[in-house]
Amino acid sequence: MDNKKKCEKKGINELYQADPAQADLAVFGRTSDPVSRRGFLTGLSTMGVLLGAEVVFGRFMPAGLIPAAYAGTTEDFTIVGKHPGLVVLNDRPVNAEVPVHLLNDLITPADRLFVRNNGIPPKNVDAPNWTLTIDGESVKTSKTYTIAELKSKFKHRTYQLTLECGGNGRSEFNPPAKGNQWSTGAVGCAQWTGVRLRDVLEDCGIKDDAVYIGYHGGDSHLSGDPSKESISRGVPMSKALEDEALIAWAVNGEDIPAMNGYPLRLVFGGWPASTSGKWLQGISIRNKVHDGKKMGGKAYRTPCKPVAPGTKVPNEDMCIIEQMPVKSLVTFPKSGVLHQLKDQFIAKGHAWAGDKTVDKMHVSIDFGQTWQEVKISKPVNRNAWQHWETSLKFPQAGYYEVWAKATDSDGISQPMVLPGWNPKGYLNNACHRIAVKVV
Ligand SMILES: Nc1nc2c(c(=O)[nH]1)N[C@H]1C(S)=C(S)[C@@H](COP(=O)(O)O)O[C@H]1N2
Ligand SMILES: [Mo]
Repeated sequence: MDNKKKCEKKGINELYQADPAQADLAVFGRTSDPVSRRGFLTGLSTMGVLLGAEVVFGRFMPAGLIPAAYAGTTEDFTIVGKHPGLVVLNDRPVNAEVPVHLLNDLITPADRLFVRNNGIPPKNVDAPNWTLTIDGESVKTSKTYTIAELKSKFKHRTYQLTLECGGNGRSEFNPPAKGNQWSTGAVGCAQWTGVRLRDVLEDCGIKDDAVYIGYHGGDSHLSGDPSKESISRGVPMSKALEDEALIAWAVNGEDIPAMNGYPLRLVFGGWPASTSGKWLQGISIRNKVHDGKKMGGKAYRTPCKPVAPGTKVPNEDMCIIEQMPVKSLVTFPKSGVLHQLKDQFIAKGHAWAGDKTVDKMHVSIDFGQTWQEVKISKPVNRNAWQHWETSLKFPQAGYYEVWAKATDSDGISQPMVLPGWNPKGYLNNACHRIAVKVV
């Protein structure tokens, strides 16, 4: 227990980021030579003592891997209108993620949508007088609509759409990337109601030279400087004109929560959620790639070609992130669960794949040596997450991890551990895993 206490003080992620081999040795007394696995098995018995159970498939456990039982550390903190279980990463601006076991619902409840603010949300929102203006170089006629006008003029649409922050999973990158240290909870899939962005843009007229749309929100810059925007991103016309691209005023049939963009927001499922502008006041139809705040430099961009961890990448070699990669979660049971050997073990979760679908879902209980295919549902509509569920049996009592891996409609699977390092720590779609103690 002493070893565990020591590492908790420093933070187990920090310890492992500094030097995984040393961390393995300090915490569990196992060396991390992945080739020879020298001393690995004796170290594993120490790990077993600390975990309180034998690591049954320990011989397959990658060296330098933090056991899932220790990987998530959470603190309780409450935001008005939000589930008390949300974990606050920053309070100015507010950023809060959702512990994965609270994401088990097929449709994410509004109070469990994560919060990612770049600035200060508008106060005292006057929804009846809120307006949306469509302008830009490539609009034929600039127009301004109230929400009532949007509601009366255009057909209402409802879609369930997966929103995931581009930086979800950032906390695992090594060397660490600056920014909110999201673990797995900057994702949700709620049912959004509004009008098609396409219908509104076409009502104004789109010139032939249109390339991109950019949004403008009613939140203010952290500095308070009214000439500065906190964020102003967008998407290419092809994404903007899709059926599922919405200007939404409701989520799960209710007003959008204040922190998630009340009274109006853009919603683009499957793309970095930073494209889904909150507190929406303006959309510019651009004749070039939108150049608003957080479109340039390294923001929401990854190296166009893979780089070694820690590489300094010039801005011109960074490419804008478009659809998010295939990913999945184990949302039931909660990591660390105690399970009776004689019982069937039910596991559940969701999987999503940007603009694609998830075609196959697999789980492993032996650190990825073998995988069993499990059933995955069809999405209710494009850009909605899909659900998987399975029943497992464990061979004997001990410590296990359940790993989940999704494969998209192009045959691309999630990596088992951290994918390509990038300077800002985006797109970590490594397999999610939970700890299970079988007794
Ligand atoms: N106006 C505005 N829109 C915004 C943001 C913001 O700070 N201001 N944050 C963006 C980012 S980075 C993300 S991940 C999503 C988060 O949406 P949520 O807070 O509703 O989960 O909103 C995006 N839209
Ligand atoms: Mo984000």
